Amino acid sequence: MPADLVPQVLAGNRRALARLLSHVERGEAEAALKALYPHTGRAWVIGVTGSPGSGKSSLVNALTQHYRANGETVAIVAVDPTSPFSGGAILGDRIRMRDLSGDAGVFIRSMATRGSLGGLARTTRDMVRVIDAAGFDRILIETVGAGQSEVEVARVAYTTLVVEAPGMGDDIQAIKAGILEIADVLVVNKADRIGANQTARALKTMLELGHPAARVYHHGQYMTVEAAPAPVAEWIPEVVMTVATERKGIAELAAAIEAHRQHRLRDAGPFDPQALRAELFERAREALFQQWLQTLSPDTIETLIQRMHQRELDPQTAVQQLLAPPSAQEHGHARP
Ligand SMILES: Nc1nc2c(ncn2[C@@H]2O[C@H](COP(=O)(O)OP(=O)(O)OP(=O)(O)O)[C@@H](O)[C@H]2O)c(=O)[nH]1
Ligand SMILES: [Mg+2]
Repeated sequence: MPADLVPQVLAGNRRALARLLSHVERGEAEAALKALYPHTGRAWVIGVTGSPGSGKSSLVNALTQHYRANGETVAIVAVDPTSPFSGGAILGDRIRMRDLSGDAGVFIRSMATRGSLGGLARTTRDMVRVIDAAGFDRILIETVGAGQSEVEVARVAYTTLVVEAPGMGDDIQAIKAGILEIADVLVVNKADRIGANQTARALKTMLELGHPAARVYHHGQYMTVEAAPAPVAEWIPEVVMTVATERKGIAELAAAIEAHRQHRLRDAGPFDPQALRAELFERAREALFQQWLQTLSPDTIETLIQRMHQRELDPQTAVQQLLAPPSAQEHGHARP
């Protein structure tokens, strides 16, 4: 029983932690998650996302060593890309992470993006809570910032780093819409390469466009002011340059993360009500859907799909028929 592992996980047993995380991945740890929840909220969760090959794993490695040197414990969750072509990258990560293995203060876990029940973000959030309850000070989540699901995973983190490298100009254009808006700290890694300063400047420009100076109504017209007095100042993402492989800029990066942490703790804290509301609704939506699905016979669904396929029925009407109470459905069938 997964719940039997709870006392061992709380006591810091690594084997129990690894086993419980496997249960979480299979969606079989409801009772354990319930028991662990009161013990969560201590770790600081840092998301690391960005273009493939930008240096995320190298940064995770360097940051981990930085935190370890400060006496903090670190857990790393690597969300493996779904693409079969990324197999080598995962192996590469393992090799890069090798200098961390053997350290009892570091826990590394890979997570398959396929087959996670109830969605990747939810599984990641549950896994993070288990690791948090196990007593780790920092939890680093690495994802490749490609699709919507990766953005959702990044949102699980309290501080999100978006990693870029010089010479990825087109990439920046491609990711700026979705990814830049989730960035709390922008990292220009591979700062040893030419073009790093341009990349940093380009990102700063994009950030300024994304955070326009506030406009106020003054003397009958709108005016733009440098900084609007606000009850809680808005966080403006910092841009930090690093050379992960030489551990340059890592202390600055850790300082930027810490500044964001302080900002967020001043504001609402890691478990801010807005995020909890979103999680509650998301879980309720999923639970209601599953509950409703169980009341339907597979035949009913297949019949509707067939009729949609034959263009007899449009999808929205099909949904209405599914949602109608059984008596009304019969009535509907009776109609010509
Ligand atoms: N020159 C230079 N190379 C770096 C730096 N950081 C990482 N690299 C190299 O860039 C390559 C990719 O680094 P990773 O850390 O695996 O990048 P990643 O973003 O985790 O890659 P994926 O997980 O495959 O998306 C490796 O060969 C690293 O050694 C850096 O600061 N400077
Ligand atoms: Mg990687």
